[in-house]
Amino acid sequence: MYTIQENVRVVISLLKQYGIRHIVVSPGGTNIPITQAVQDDPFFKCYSVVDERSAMYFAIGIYLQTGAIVATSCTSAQATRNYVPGLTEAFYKHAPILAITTSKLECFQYQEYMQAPDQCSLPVDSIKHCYDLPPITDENTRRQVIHNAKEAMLELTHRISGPIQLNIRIIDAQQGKFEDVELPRISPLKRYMAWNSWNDIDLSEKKILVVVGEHRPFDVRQQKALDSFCEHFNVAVYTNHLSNYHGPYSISANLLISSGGWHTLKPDLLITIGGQTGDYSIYNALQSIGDAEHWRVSEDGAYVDTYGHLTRIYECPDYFFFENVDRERLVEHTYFAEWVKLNSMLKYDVELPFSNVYVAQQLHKAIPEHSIMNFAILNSLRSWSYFPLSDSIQGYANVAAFGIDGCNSMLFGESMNTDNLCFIVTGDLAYFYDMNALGIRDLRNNVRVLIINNGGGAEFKIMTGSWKEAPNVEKYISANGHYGSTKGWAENCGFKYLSASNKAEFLQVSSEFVAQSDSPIILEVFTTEENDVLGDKTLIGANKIFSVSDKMKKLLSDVVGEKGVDVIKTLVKK
Ligand SMILES: Cc1ncc(C[n+]2csc(CCOP(=O)(O)OP(=O)(O)O)c2C)c(N)n1
Repeated sequence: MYTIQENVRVVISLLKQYGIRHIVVSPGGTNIPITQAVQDDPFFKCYSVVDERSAMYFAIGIYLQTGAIVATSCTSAQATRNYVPGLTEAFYKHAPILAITTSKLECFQYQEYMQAPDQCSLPVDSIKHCYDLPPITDENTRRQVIHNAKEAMLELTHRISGPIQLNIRIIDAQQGKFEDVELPRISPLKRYMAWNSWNDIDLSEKKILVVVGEHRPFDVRQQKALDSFCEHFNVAVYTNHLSNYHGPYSISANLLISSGGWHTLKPDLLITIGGQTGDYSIYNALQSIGDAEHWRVSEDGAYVDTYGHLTRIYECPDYFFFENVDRERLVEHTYFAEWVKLNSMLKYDVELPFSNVYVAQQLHKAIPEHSIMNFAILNSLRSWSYFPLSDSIQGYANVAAFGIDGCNSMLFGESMNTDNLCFIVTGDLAYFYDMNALGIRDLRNNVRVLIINNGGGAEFKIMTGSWKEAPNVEKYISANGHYGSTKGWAENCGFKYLSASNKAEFLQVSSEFVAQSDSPIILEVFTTEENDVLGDKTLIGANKIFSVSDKMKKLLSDVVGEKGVDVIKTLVKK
């Protein structure tokens, strides 16, 4: 029997998983769900101490003698406050005490509700961190609770040990209710520091996918470390334009994944390095890696579970990780070969309407070697991610915070200390947002601004899919009709101005745009949002890869119709 409150069951399960046996319990009502779970369970060694001030010092004593993490549990209201003197000692002593406090729901705080003071406001030098666990009401709160509770367990001994508060919100009416359920099974998460030994898993038989998020160009050590890791294991490295990594086993495969190529490419192990990918296609794909593990490698060592499958955190630089994985023999690179095979089947020369994707299709091969490319977020980035760029070209976008507010400014900053051409591909809303940056004195002639002016935010038409049904989408959502052309402002700021409104005009001006020039150049391309949406659909449609089950479904529905498929599904389930 366990409490009907699932957030408590998550904590009890994790206490067991992380081997936290000692628990000092103080009497009370709100913590009944916890007391009930631990008191008769032989896994736990329980101690009863009435006074919470004493209980916390008592817990420190157990830690000093055993060296083990010690948990404490108390009821709501003043009980938590009385932990503070002992917690302050534990904080400065670096004693790993898990103070499990229980409190009323957040909506009752500061409402003169009985026994509901704010319990998550302990002094900064009494705990390393406070984690608050709401009741679990749906998948989102479940994910939040598991995440917070796991992080609390890991944080107790992270870098330097110390006390952690885990505050569990208890619904009054549920505090004395129990049911016959099992504890939830929660996937383990472990953090590895540079000084831990981490070669406990044989990687030689595994299909490994390394995904490189946004990353400055790799330096010699970083490049060598990842190249060498790839040579020794069955690895494919997924990159996009922001990864700035090019190696013998890297593959720029956004179009492949966007077209549904993921089905046959799932790895046994996912390793992620760098920042955010800014790439919704790979993001969506990596949500479904089945039982594969996800290892995140980063100096911050943070518990960042982007894809919901995180099992290990390696707190170190990427090169350090790759250098320190034991390797013995070369394997056949079958996994990379699968990626290459599928990628080579993609069609790039598809007939497209005059659109942002068309412009990317025509221009990507013409970008000079060693150029620097910037992509305003979302639509501009996506359109260009479909097409490969030369390895010598660097790529950047503001995908860390996803603002359209400073794309031009960042490009201009990049252009200051290089003579290579520096491009941005941007939409009209993003461009005009940051148009004052064109007035920055001393902008250089290596700047190239490509504006896809479709008169609004086409992103919201591509992204939502059902935009045609949304009311007033053009007025407020895609915000059409605000700005005209940038010709006047561009010329005023000393830019050479080029424009194109159809394919013929575009092909005529595009070579001048990518050539050397005495002044910075703006090329304003006038497309329509409808064409931008259609361009995207056409390219993806021409490359669509269906999974075996998709194909089966299609075959079935051709034979028995949609309704027949539903009937068969129910029969199969039975
Ligand atoms: C500072 C800021 N405000 C609002 C947004 C939300 N936003 C994301 S994309 C976008 C529209 C961009 O339109 P545009 O630059 O014209 O590109 P398009 O989608 O038409 O290619 C907006 C407003 C944002 N990302 N950043």
